[in-house]
Amino acid sequence: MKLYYSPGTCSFAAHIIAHELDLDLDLEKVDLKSKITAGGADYSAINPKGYVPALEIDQGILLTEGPAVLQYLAAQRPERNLLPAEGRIERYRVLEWLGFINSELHKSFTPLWHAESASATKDTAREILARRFRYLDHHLSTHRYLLGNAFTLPDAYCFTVVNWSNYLALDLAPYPNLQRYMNEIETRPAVEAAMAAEGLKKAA
Ligand SMILES: N[C@@H](CCC(=O)N[C@@H](CS)C(=O)NCC(=O)O)C(=O)O
Repeated sequence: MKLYYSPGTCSFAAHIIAHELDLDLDLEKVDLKSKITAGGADYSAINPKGYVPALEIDQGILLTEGPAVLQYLAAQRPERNLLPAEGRIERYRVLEWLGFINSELHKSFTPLWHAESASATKDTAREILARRFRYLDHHLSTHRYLLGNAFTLPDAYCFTVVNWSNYLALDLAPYPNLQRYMNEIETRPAVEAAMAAEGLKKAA
């Protein structure tokens, strides 16, 4: 399998999960501006959506959309329970969190990444993110990980996305439980290995 990724972006969640599960995964870096891969290929021809992550499962079989990629990876090692079994409420909690992170958290960051976004749009994005962070902080006041005691798929995704706060000068100090959670996840061996492989620095 090969993961098309760009350092520190949402594809990082899939990279973490591959390390958590000791999966044999090739990596190919994509320049998201030029849409050229490290190997010199035209990424738009590989994935017409033009964004990462994309997982090449086999020649001609490409899976896109982060939540789907994460679920496919988890299914390679079901015994590790990063996505609990069909029928168990915990599975649907995982899906609930993946949906929340994908649509309510990940995409709320978008205006902050673009220098050309109007300042009012950026202010609105910061207000929305503050509400989401407050919700997460409250949840994490009584839960070690999103589902409770066990690390599961959405933790990798949540860590990846909330970590962007470091690059965008969003202060997490008002959210001590979220900070505790981020610090704990950052020290997981799989996260450290994926960070090193992508050349990412730990938060100061
Ligand atoms: N709907 C996609 C969105 C993925 C996405 O937003 N990827 C960003 C990086 S975090 C990207 O590649 N942006 C470049 C682009 O859209 O051209 C998913 O959930 O996987």
